[in-house]
Parts: sequence; structure tokens; C-alpha cells
Amino acid sequence: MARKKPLPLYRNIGIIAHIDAGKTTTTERILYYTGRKHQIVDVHDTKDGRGSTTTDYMEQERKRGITIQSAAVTAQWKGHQINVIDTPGHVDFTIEVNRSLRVLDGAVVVFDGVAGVEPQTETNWRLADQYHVPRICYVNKMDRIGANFAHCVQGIRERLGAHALLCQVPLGSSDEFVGMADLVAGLGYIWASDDKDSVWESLPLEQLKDRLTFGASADNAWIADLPKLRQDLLETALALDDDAFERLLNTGEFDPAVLKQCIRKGTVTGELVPVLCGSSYKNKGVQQLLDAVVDYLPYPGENGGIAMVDEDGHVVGEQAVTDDAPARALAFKVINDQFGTLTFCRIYSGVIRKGDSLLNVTRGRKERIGRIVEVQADDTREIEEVRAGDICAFVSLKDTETGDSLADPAHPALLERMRFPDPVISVSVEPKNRNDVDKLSSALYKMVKADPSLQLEVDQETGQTVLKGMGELHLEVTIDRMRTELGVEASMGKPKVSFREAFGKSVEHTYTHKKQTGGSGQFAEVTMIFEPGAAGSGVAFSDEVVGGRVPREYIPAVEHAIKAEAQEGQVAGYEVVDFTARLVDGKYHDVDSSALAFEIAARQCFREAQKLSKPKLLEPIMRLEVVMEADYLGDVIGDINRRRGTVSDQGQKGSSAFVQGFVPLAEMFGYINFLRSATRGRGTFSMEFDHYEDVPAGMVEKLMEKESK
Ligand SMILES: Nc1nc2c(ncn2[C@@H]2O[C@H](COP(=O)(O)OP(=O)(O)OP(=O)(O)O)[C@@H](O)[C@H]2O)c(=O)[nH]1
Ligand SMILES: [Mg+2]
Repeated sequence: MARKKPLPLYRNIGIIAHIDAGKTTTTERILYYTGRKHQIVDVHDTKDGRGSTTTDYMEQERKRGITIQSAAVTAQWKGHQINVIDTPGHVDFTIEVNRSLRVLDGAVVVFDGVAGVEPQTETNWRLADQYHVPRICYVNKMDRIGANFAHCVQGIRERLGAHALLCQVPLGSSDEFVGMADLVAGLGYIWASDDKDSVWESLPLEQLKDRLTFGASADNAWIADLPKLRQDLLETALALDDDAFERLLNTGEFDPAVLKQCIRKGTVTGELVPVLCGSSYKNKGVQQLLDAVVDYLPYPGENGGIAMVDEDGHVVGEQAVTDDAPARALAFKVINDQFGTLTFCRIYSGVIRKGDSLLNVTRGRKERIGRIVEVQADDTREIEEVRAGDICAFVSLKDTETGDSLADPAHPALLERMRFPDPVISVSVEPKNRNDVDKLSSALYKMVKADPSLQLEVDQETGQTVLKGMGELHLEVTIDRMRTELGVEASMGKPKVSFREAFGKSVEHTYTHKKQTGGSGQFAEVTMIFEPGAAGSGVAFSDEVVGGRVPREYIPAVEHAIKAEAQEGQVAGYEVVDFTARLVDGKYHDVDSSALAFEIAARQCFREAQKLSKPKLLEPIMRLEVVMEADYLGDVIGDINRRRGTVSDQGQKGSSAFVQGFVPLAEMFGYINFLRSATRGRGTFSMEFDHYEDVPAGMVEKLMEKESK
């Protein structure tokens, strides 16, 4: 079967933003206007559990009115197939944005026209930078009171550092928002009503000033500025084409098709970011957004291929996106439910058919492709084959996890992996019903396998099962999903901070393990140097023994001992990170030495050395942003200081005030309750992990005491 649709008619895009910017609402409109859906459901109408938007179908999403997992849908627009992934904005589910951006070719970044650039917009923007994903900005919610396009554009330029290209400007704002001026087409669009089926009238930009007068002077100023804004757009975009630019300067003329090509070129290379506006809720601007997706965002492969790497992650080549190459795919999401496993994959090259065998290159295991499905949110449709550029799910793969590469067994290749965030918070988990211990561990295992931002541990002292994640909501939702999806009920303990430990200074230490019991004894001696490394440098071991003073066969036992011992440090039993362990000398005995003896010696050596190094306790520090009415600013800042936090910025954001700063996670449990009462329920905050920092010496005991309660 040949390719049905040429690659240039595909778009794989993600919708990303801060929480509540209107991603799901926009996705819902996209499905309506592309004819995929005949009814629109609004996010705030789903809490009673009866209705559901297409992409927020999970029970936990409907109840809370937020997106928790990314969901893929497919739509057809003007002969193009647009695969859309609606992602969550809440920071606890950032893994979903991460993995989506890894496999997408372009993104629509949605802004709340009132709030402008918010913390999670920034985080997601940086993720898109990392994965080199071209973007379009869509300033949504222009109908809300306080919507301020200029403020939003300023944020895009200053906080995100983007070269924003204004392709549209709003006509009116708040309840006077009636449409937008399209600077590319040179037309104004005015909607007849807020109805989803409302038509819009198109008229030349010059006629807008006679037609529209608004209450807010800022809105009229946009209209007065239209000729200049259009000229700016033409000059910025056409500068990417020498001939067209010269013609524009000499004659004032240009070819509209060339203009679009230039904007496309600038967008695809990431040089420019087109900015559009609208109100998805009031059904204005979504069709124009779809046009822009087709006009400006790249098709699979237009922006180059996918990097291939060696086992250490070094880039060794690039695979072009084409059917005429060996099959290569990346698994970016695994979902388990009662019906089995769905492994979501992005195909980068080749053709994969039902019944094919692929190699999971990451794990060195064969996988047989039983069934292939196209996924539409929670619905699936079976298909026979998938090709370069496609996103699909394979049913019932055995050993493939998120981030794994699948390839034609005759031409294996590892594709660039994705990065997973560090979990910073943990809870103990117990089954509600005592007989469910085994069921619980297998359910937890499944959840962790599906979500790489979760980790599972057993506390060696208490034997408790500990689940680590990105935040309180993340852990709560995980436990609740086990109940609804896997039928296992569990209760969780109080959330705790994931502290870490580190060596305080370099230490050289010798430990001799000697034991004489009856017959053969045990003997091993190691001399090791432990050196603290930079944050994030990880744990490294180097064998620097000369002259066979520690026989080679015992070295792996020493390395193993250090890595195992690093799991539970000497300060308070937390993982010890960022150090180099150098084995520099040792002694052995022909008869009494063994791998076990060396392991014991190395473990003791580590313990004593860490204690001698003036070890440090590290705690996660969160980046915090609070938005509230200016009257409460003083109280909020005072409270941040009381929580051992620091304020890094404060100011005005539309009609509200904001504070940004850094606060230890350990001081932030229950913050929402403080904020509610301090701001009469009007304040909002968002918080995400930023870095680990030393706990001040005087605080260690106090903190540990609090933790043990
Ligand atoms: N006034 C107004 N409200 C909107 C608009 N778009 C979305 N909303 C509302 O904003 C709220 C959040 O919308 P969602 O679409 O769920 O936002 P989201 O970005 O998907 O949120 P998360 O997925 O949880 O990050 C809902 O109550 C929407 O009805 C808009 O254009 N105007
Ligand atoms: Mg959503």
C-alpha cells in the first residue's frame, strides 16, 4: 500500500501552556470546526461527571476540570491531516509536555490574555527550546475583563525572549472583543456573534477605523496603528528573502504567497514566532489558528531528521524522515489498563506493518507488532500499517518503555532519548485491604512504568512502600487512578520531601575488614578518595589501583558497594549524590580475600568517609510565583520570608500584583490554605522544582524531626 497522503500535508502539533490558559477548550473547538465533532463540551461543565471534553476524558480530569494526561486527536483541515496533542498545564504533569514535545514537529503556545506569560508557559517554552520545536503563540481569552494583548506580547518578547511577529491584533477586548485584524492578509474579521457557528465579515484594514470604536482607548490605538504594524510585519518577514525585500523597499509591493513562505521559513527555523489572538470560548479565531498551523508550522521532516545516538548519548548521525529507510520509531508513552498495554510511538522512518518484528534497541529485545491502532483520545481504530511521520499506538508490546527506540532488526539505531524530571516529594502507600498487598505492588509497578516522573522505593528501615513524584497532586491522582483504572484501593501517608545528601569535602579514607572465625577468615583493605562534584554531576567510580594491590576481580564488588551504599546516606538515610569515588589503594590476602570481603570493606569505607566529610543535607528549592491583589503583597512577601524563602522579583501584572521567588519545598506544604485565607481566596500560586540546595546547618535537626512525625 503506497502512502495515502504526502508528508507535506501532515502536521503533528502540541498545544502547550500554563494551567487554565484554554488548551483543552481550543482543542475542543478544533475538533468541532474540522468536523470531527458535532457538539462542543466546555471544561467547566464536566464536573458533574455527565459530559466530557474529547481530550479530558479521565474521571480525575473531569472532576477537577484540568488536564492530567496528554491526549492525541486527529483532525482534517483544508486537505491536511493535523495530529493534535492536548497537554496538561499543571506543573505536576510536566512529563506529559516533555514527552509530547519530544515527538512533535510544532507547537501552539496558548496564553491567557489577562495573565500573559505565566510560570508554566516559561517552563514549557524552555522545553520546546530544548527539543527545537517551532511555535506559534495564540493569545486566548481576549474576551475576559482585563485582557491585554500588548502586555502579553511584551511578556513573549521579554520573558520568553522570542522574536514575536505580530500576525494578528485584536479588535476590541473584554466584552467588546469582536474579532481580529489579520496583518498578513490585510483584512479585519468581525464576528456576528459568540455562537460557535457564527460567521465573520472580512473587510480591508483601512475600513476598520470607520467601522469600530471601542470604550478602551488602548483598543482604538491598535486600530490606529494598523498601517504601521502591517509595514513592520512585511519588513520583518520579507527580510528573509532578499529579492522580495528589495522589491518591497523600492516599490512597496510584494507577493502574498512569498510573504507566507517567508513567515513559514522564519517559524520553521525558530527565528520568528507568529503571534495570533482570539477567544476559543467565544468561538473566535480558531479557524484562523488552524490556517496558521497549516501555513507556518513544519511538516514531519521539514525541519530535519531525528538524531541517532550511541549508548552514551553522543550524536552519531541523523535519520531523515522518509518511508524509504529502515523502520525507526520512538516510544513516548505507555498506557496500561484492564485491556492491556498501549505503547504510543512516533515513527521517524520506514514503514511498519501488522505482524512485523522490530528490535527494541534500548533493551536488546525483539518485539512483535500484533495490532496497530490510531488513537482518538480514548477511542482507538485499528490500522494495517504506519509510516514515517505518523503517531500511533502498538498494542501489547512486552518490554518497551517510555523513551525506548524500536527499529528494523537488520538496521538497529538508538534515537535521542528524552529527559525526565526528578521527583521531589514522596508518600508511603498502603493497601486499604490487607489482602491486597500483592495487587498493590503490581498496580504501583504499572503506574510507575507508565509515568517516568514517578519512582518506587522500599524504605529499608520500615519496610514501607514509598512512591515519589512531582507534587502532592501528582501523587494523589496516581493513587486515585489505580482505583479507577486498576481496581486497587490504597491510602497514602503524609507527603514528605525527597532530601538528598552530599559529601561536604574531599576525604581520603582507609578501611580494613578483617575477621578470623575458625577456619578461613575474611580480609580486605581499601583506600579511597571521595570528592564532592558539581550539582547534577552524578556518581562516578574510578579504579586507580596500581600494581595489582587490589586484584581486578574484586573491583566490581567495590564499585557495587559504593553505588549501593550511596542509596542511604549517613546524615538521615537519603540518597547521596554528586561525588566521585576513587579507589586508590588496598591490600588483599591470597586465601582470605573474596569479593564479599571487599564489598564489606568498601561499604564501611564509604560510611566512615561520608561522616568524616562534614556531610551536607540537600533540599529541593521551588520556584514560586504568586499572583494576588496588590493589597496583599506585603503579607505574601512576609510569609515567603518566614518560610526561609527569598523574593527574586515583584511587580504589576495587569491589574494584579505578582511576586516571584525561591522557597524550600519543606516549608510549602499546605501553602494553598495560607494563600486562601491571606488573600480572601483571590490569590493563586504556581510552584515548580528548581534546584537542590544545602540545608542550613542549624536547620538539619529541626527538619528531620519534622519529617519523622
Ligand atoms: N473567558 C474565556 N474563558 C476561557 C477561554 N478559553 C478557555 N476558557 C475557560 O478557562 C478554563 C480553563 O480552560 P481549559 O481549556 O480547561 O484550560 P487548559 O489550558 O486546558 O487547562 P489545563 O489543561 O488544566 O492546563 C475553563 O473554564 C474554560 O471555559 C476563553 O477564550 N475565554
Ligand atoms: Mg486542558
